[in-house]
Amino acid sequence: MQLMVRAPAEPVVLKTVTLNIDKEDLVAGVQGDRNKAQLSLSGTDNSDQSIDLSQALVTYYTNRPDLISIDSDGVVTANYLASPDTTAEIWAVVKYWNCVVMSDRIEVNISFVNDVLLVDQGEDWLYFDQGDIKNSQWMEPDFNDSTWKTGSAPLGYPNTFESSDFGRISTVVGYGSSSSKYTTTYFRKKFSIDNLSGFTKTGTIKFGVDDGVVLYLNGQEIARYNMPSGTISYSTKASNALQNSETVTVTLDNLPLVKGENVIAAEVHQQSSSSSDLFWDMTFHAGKEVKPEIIHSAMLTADNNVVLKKSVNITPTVKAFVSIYNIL
Ligand SMILES: [Ca+2]
Repeated sequence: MQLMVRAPAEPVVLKTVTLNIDKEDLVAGVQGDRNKAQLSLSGTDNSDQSIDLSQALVTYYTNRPDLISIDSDGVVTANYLASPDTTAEIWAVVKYWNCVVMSDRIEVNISFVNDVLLVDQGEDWLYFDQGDIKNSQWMEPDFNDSTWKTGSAPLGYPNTFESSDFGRISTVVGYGSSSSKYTTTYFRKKFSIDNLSGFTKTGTIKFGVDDGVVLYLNGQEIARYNMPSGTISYSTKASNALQNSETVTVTLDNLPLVKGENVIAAEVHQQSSSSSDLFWDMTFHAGKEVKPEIIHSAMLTADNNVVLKKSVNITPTVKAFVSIYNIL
């Protein structure tokens, strides 16, 4: 047996600490995790060799504790504040053995976004329930859908079919013969955006479907669920049969929204020609940036015993610069 005897380790000297973040632009006010980012640290010693900082004592700081919070794991969360100044600096102080080193400062930018409802559940849709439409342009904005029928969602069959999120079928659509039902049923809906400025082209679609769906906005595919990849035709079957309708939430980027009339189109596919049920309804929220403007500012002192929003007392030596923002 061979023993290895190591010389006592030289004390490790932490020389530099570099702070990194996985994204520098955060969005507060919308669903999902767009308001969060992850910090990480790397360190070097006197010989510029990297040091494992996993056991170091790390404290994170920011110049904008109103705008962001940082937990001990380095997760940054942007608060919905609607401040006109949207930049926050972050740095870390790292204690490693006897060394205390401050990192570089990094900046994050916060945008404040509201979810705007563009399509609500239970609204009217145009639908084509006559089998193969035999027109590959059926999802395009300028497609002539004047002969399509109209009905309020949820659309599908049978009339007893119910979703816990979207409710019971409101409009029963045709399916052909019961032993050989149409594979695909087509839906279209128009909505209007008067002013596109501020829309971030991000959004969230929540739909109830049975069985599979491909979804288009202004002719561009934006989502697909329970469908195979590749080209979809009238006869393409959904990937899996569903016992109940599924509720699916999809977060979207780069939405092809346009000023004026927009068209959302859905093709709902059955998994088998003998399937007993079909379901379609959805909601669509798009992100719109909030541009706060200061409508009132004041320098307050405690001499007048000011109380802000009933909960914040200004103590005698503190001055607070207070701004009230109009966030509409
Ligand atoms: Ca079905």
